[in-house]
Amino acid sequence: MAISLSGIKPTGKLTLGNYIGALRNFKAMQEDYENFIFIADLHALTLPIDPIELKTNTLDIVAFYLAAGLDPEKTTIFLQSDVSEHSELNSIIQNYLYMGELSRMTQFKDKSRKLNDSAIGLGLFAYPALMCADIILYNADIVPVGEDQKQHVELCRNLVHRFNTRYGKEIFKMPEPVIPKVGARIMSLSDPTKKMSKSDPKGDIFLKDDLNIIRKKIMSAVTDTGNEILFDKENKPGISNLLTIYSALKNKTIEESVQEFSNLHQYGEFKKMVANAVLDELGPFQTRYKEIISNRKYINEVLEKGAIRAKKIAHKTLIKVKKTVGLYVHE
Ligand code: AQP
Repeated sequence: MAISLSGIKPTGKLTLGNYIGALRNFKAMQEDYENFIFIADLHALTLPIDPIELKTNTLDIVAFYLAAGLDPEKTTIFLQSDVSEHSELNSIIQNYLYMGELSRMTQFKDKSRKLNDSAIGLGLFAYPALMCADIILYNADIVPVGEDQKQHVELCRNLVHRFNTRYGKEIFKMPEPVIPKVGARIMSLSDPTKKMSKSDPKGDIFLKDDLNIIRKKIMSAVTDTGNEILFDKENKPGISNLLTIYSALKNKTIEESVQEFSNLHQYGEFKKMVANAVLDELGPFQTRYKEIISNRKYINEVLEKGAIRAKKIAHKTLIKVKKTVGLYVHE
């Protein structure tokens, strides 16, 4: 069975963007792939974060994974920090990535722009090295990600090629990024030219928002002055974003949704239907989340079991890499 791996970093409250771009696809993968889904808590340290917030976000993500339908019998759910091989492999492979290519990463440029030079941590710069370690430890064939993480997977592909060429054999498998057809980039409701982002929360729908608040947020989403429901990211970014949300949640193509709304010439009515689609999905999801988050024992069991399963595979890869590069492994 081919292997799929992905994760979310617990840097903030999860948004509808994370739900559509990540959580839903993680669940879809578990039927056809050997599925590894983790919480990238070490990555969350690449920008300053309050320790209590980090812990709360981490537990929330586990509960969100389970509420979204990840089945711990089918999917290995674990914390990155529970499997020390991530950090160990990172310290080996970072020597095969170059400063030039890391400094061209859009995420690094975006995130570091908001900081003083003296506050940009080494971890933020080296973020893709750790992400690559995450991927290759499990021999992942595919990595389901939103649009913005694709560049990091591509950098990892370069590393795999470089490493395999250098040592003359297929040490690492070549991973493929898998981007959802609809919903790879959900935009902010208040500024639809910007990504809905958990660490820059403007115009976000949070997964834990009260359902009435969610409806209000959608009803007051920024649109344009026209009245036609058309997909045109440049001239109608707000309507296009709402169409994307609707289509993703209803499992429709954008064209099918545009067709559905072709006789509707009122943004208010359209927004109501988008809000209903979001509430239909998030209502039951929130109920499941509340049940799971109040059961810490269950969460701990899931994480413990996941860490054991993940470590078994990760350790094998690490030993193979150590031997390949010439580190002496005494068995
Ligand atoms: N707006 C979005 N639309 C679609 N997919 C999205 N993802 C994030 N935002 C959107 C996807 O969710 C997964 C989790 O990614 P992450 O935690 O590694 O962080 P990220 O990609 O950088 O997402 P955020 O929410 O913007 O977090 P911060 O602000 O902390 O960096 C990924 O698959 C991502 O593509």
